Amino acid sequence: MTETLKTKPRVLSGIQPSGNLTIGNYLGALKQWVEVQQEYDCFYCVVDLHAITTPQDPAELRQKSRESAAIYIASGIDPEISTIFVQSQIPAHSELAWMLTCMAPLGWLQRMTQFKDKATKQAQDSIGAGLLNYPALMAADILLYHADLVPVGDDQRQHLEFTRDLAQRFNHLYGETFTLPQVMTPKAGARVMGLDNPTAKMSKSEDAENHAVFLLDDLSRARKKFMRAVTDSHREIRFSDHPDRAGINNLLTIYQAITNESTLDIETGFADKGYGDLKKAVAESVADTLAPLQKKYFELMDEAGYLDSVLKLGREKAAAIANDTLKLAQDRMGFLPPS
Ligand code: AQP
Repeated sequence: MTETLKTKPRVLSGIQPSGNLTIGNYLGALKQWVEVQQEYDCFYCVVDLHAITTPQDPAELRQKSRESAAIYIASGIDPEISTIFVQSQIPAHSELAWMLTCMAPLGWLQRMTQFKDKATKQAQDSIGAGLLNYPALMAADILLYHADLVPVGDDQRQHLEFTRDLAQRFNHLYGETFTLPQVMTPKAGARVMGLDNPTAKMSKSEDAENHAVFLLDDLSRARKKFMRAVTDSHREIRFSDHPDRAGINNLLTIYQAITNESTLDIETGFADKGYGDLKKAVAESVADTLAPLQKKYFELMDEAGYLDSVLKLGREKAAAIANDTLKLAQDRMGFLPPS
């Protein structure tokens, strides 16, 4: 079994190419991905099969899939160290997802917060069954690679618990097959909220003009979004869990996630400042992060053939592991092997 061939503990994570990647995706996921890549054997995938759980335009999905892979590299993922690939190019993901779907109790799936949130945004008769089964596909993504650690934002915690429960169920019914993964969320930035509504998670598929800052936003546009961020009528600049202070708390959280400064240092630094100063400081810290990322991104996209070669190599490396695990799981479940 591939588990025994590991040279280092393994990491698996992915982002849906369901729109333009946001600073929420960066602070919740990508930044952690970069931080762990020396210590772990990392597999980062563009999860296009997840993206189609809500309707996608085919041309745009293809374009966003390439864009996402390039953003992974531009954010600091080194394709010489980590494996970058596109989920749909490895059929083992869909095959194991079906096997796991058949074992997933409906009640577990119906309890998932993300399903409930996304389902309420769509007309009842247009909700695809894939939206409900999404966590079984995510479990397949993780379990195929025997991942030890999954760096994600806070919203994915519940899906990780589901993955562990399902892996345990499979191991119990069919014998030890899958590794139980641990979740990893960042200390700051695990849940970046919308700038227009700081009580809702910042999402790439939310349409409102001032909701999200995108990683490829023109920098002056990104700055303007911060200057327009919803705050409150208080004056104090402090971290707070109080719903009234959600806007300020969100700006401080973004600032902390970018600068890695302590809570005390940040609060002391802004003690005699106003909300306008805070917005400017956050906008500048984000712009300083996005400027080199965007430069690298455009260079990569201009380099003919480079991205395709990274994705080809990634696919080959990932498929070798995924196919081995799938074979093992199929054997355990009792499938007749091809003669
Ligand atoms: N606002 C956020 N704060 C912190 N982390 C976040 N992530 C997403 N939004 C935030 C993390 O990014 C990774 C990839 O997420 P995803 O695209 O696979 O799915 P999602 O969580 O549903 O992200 P979006 O942006 O909200 O996508 P849409 O709008 O298409 O549903 C995950 O690790 C996630 O935690």
